[in-house]
Amino acid sequence: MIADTIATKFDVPGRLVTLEPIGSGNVNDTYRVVLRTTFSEEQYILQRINQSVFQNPAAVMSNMKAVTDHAHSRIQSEADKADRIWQLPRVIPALDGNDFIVDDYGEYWRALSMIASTTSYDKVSMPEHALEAGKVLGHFQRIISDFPIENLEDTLPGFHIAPLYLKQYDECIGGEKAKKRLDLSAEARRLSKFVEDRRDFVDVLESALERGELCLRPIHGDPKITNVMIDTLTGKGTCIVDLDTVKPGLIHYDFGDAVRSSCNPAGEETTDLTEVVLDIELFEALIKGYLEEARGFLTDSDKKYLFDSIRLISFELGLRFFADYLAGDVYFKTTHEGQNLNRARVQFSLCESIEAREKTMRGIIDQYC
Ligand code: GN1
Ligand code: MG
Repeated sequence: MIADTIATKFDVPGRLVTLEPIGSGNVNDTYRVVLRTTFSEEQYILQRINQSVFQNPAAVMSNMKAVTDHAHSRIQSEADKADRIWQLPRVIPALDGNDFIVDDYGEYWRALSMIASTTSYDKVSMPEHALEAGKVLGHFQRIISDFPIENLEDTLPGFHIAPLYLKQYDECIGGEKAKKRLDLSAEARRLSKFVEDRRDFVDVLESALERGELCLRPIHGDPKITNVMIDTLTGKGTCIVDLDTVKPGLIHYDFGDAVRSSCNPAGEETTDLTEVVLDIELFEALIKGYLEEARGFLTDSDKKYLFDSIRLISFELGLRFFADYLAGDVYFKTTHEGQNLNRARVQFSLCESIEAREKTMRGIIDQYC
């Protein structure tokens, strides 16, 4: 297998023992690599970058290297005051000195240091976990908040610009494949009605940006709960991984994504819509953790749009899954037919649950802000 050969080309001591696929990412392929020397064992993360999503993998890697270098030095300089050892994976160079390897098929591979004794979860069931997820995101946003956005390339143009997803959906819904899928499924037709009912809301953040109420900052881009590493010894959050989508953007999309993924205890893949809910207890814990770190850099205007960002990102992700289903599952990896349709149903149900709890959620945001 090609990954085995690639795994020996990074600057890690030892002989390759095993390599196994890990994680539940919808885009890249991820492996855990184990090597041994006479007296030690080394593990690292090997990833193949999905080039049908990231068309400029070299730019992904230069952003990642620059941002992790910056974050590592901020973490070091704040270490004495911190209540924990904050961590962040390091880009491991290839033996030829580059930050990635391009194989004979033109595939890009990278190696990242493994954050030991940590676990990530697809779902949250305890407020303590939600609090840590909020804290981890707030901490990451804070330590990169002074990184100049001019030095970041846009690795995924259009990513998290909600009105553009609506535009792509509109382009796809008229296609032959989409028409066929809509004809065959009453559930798909119900979801298309759901989209129509929320059209006017989709530019809520982008229009605030245009009016100058919000500003662009470095964002993580994909802070879903699966990317939050929890220390198995202390239960505290230690870092956020998956830095492919770090780019200039609205931190609101990050915040919304953390809430939608951490405060729905049923997770993204459930098939039982009755379980999908925005859990207020988890939400309150997440807000508390997030604001402990983020309060200092959020403006009053930023705070005003926090609720909208949660509603918007669950709608946006549902729309992305739904459009991908209608287009024939070309973007998100799937393991079975109808998976993207079901993922869309889950996000739209979550969006409804968020809408129903607006007053309570706004009250909690105001209380902690
Ligand atoms: C994708 O690859 P992964 O699983 O980290 C997607 C995110 C979605 C997420 C939903 C680059 O993330 O935007 O929120 O699936 N990443 C990209 O599970 O599109
Ligand atoms: Mg990702």
